[in-house]
Amino acid sequence: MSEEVYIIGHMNPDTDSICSAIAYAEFKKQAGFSGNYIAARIGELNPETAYVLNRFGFREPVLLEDGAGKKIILVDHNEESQSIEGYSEAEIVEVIDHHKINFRCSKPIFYHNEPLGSTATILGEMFLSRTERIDKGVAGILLSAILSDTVVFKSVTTTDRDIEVANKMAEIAGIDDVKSFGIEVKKAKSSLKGLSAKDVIFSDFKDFDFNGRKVGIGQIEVVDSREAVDRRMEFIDELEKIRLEGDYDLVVLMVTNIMEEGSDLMVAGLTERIEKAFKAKVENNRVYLKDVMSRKKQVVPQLEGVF
Ligand SMILES: [Mn+2]
Repeated sequence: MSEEVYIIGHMNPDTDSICSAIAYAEFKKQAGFSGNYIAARIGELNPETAYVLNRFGFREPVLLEDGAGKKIILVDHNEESQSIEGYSEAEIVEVIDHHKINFRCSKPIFYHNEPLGSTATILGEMFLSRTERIDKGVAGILLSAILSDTVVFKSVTTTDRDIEVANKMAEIAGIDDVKSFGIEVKKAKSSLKGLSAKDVIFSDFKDFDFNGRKVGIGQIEVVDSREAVDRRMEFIDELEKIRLEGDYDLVVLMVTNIMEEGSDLMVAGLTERIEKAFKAKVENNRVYLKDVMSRKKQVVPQLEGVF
């Protein structure tokens, strides 16, 4: 048996990270690569991803807690700050991603990065061009990941290739109405019931280093904002706590309403940077940004620009 190669997505894994890891392990087998490729996760699944895996009959990937001394393929991320414990002592053998690049490697590796709506789009294209057939379940999880990351094609990150691959995967998976399936997937994560403010904020939370300043940005996507708005004070208190405990300069929670296509930002810390970045007034630690849905394209670069 050859040495294991673990395929992992980012911490606080989302549907694209988990489904891309599973699909890429499958691709390696089907395309005839020798090696023992194992899909893994570096955190707990969110309810949306659990729903998707269950729907298409996949078990959750194994939990990998430390990457030191292991061969690793990164999907859906490349930065150490978003990756596994022991990253610097791991041997990263490949990267497949669609994010900004903050990666160093001392030797040439296979690095595939494209400005697409999801990692799953890249993998879907790999399957379509390199394999004879695509398993129905694999097509289903790739479709789900594309719909999840592009917020059912509403995010500004969506490209024609995402839509094209999604439609092809839907056909193979036997999903007739792609958009209503997308809403169904997003709804699985939308309820905040039973979740603490901390759980909500950390369900999809990323750390950034903006010119030496530590910024954390969480995002939830909802089909109805009422629950989140009702609990606003609780979220803001928790953001403040996270800021102090984690030594952040700024902590943000984006509550993105996928039906209204806008985000409520709740913030703690350097709120004036938010005002500067978005030319909007923050009142009571909160500001609504119309048409803003993508953390990656509509929040991170704008904020980074004012640090
Ligand atoms: Mn992604």
